[in-house]
Amino acid sequence: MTASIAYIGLGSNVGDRLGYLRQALDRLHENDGVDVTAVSHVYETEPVGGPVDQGWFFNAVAQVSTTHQPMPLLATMHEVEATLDRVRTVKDGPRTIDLDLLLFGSEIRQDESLTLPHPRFAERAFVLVPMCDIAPDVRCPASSRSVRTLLGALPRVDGLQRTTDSDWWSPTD
Ligand code: PH2
Ligand code: MG
Ligand code: MG
Repeated sequence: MTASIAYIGLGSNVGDRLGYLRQALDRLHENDGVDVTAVSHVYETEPVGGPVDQGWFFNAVAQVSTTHQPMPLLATMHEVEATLDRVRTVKDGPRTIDLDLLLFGSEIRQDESLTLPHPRFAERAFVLVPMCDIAPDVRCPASSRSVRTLLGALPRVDGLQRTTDSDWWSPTD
């Protein structure tokens, strides 16, 4: 079966944040149709939007090779969120784990269940900075601009600090 390359954003701002990122990657990689092929550094980032008093996030981006189509991949991501104590309450509020499908190959789509690329992909330093670690030359299919170029175009890149070396996660198999 042909595989596609996708990029997934990971975020956590509750509890053992690094532990939740690691567990999410373990669970994704365990899935028969998903291989995690690269991971960025982890960054501690100031919350963007949501309640004013919520804690800082740990954010990272993973590259996956997947034999799933976009919707089954998204369903797998939601299952992983559910197994990691994710409770959906306040919009953009605190969460143990958030997995966002950023890019799926060069797919562009917009419907009620999924928008690709992720609608806020090009605006967020907490996405573009980690993604630039592993995929600086990948182009956003919507704008044809590379991740490096999109990052350079952000008005400000602050409220973000690298917290780990590159070896914070590796597959167990
Ligand atoms: N996720 C959000 C809203 N705000 N801010 C940071 N720093 N990191 C996130 O992952 C994040 C956010 C909605 O998913
Ligand atoms: Mg999110
Ligand atoms: Mg999400």
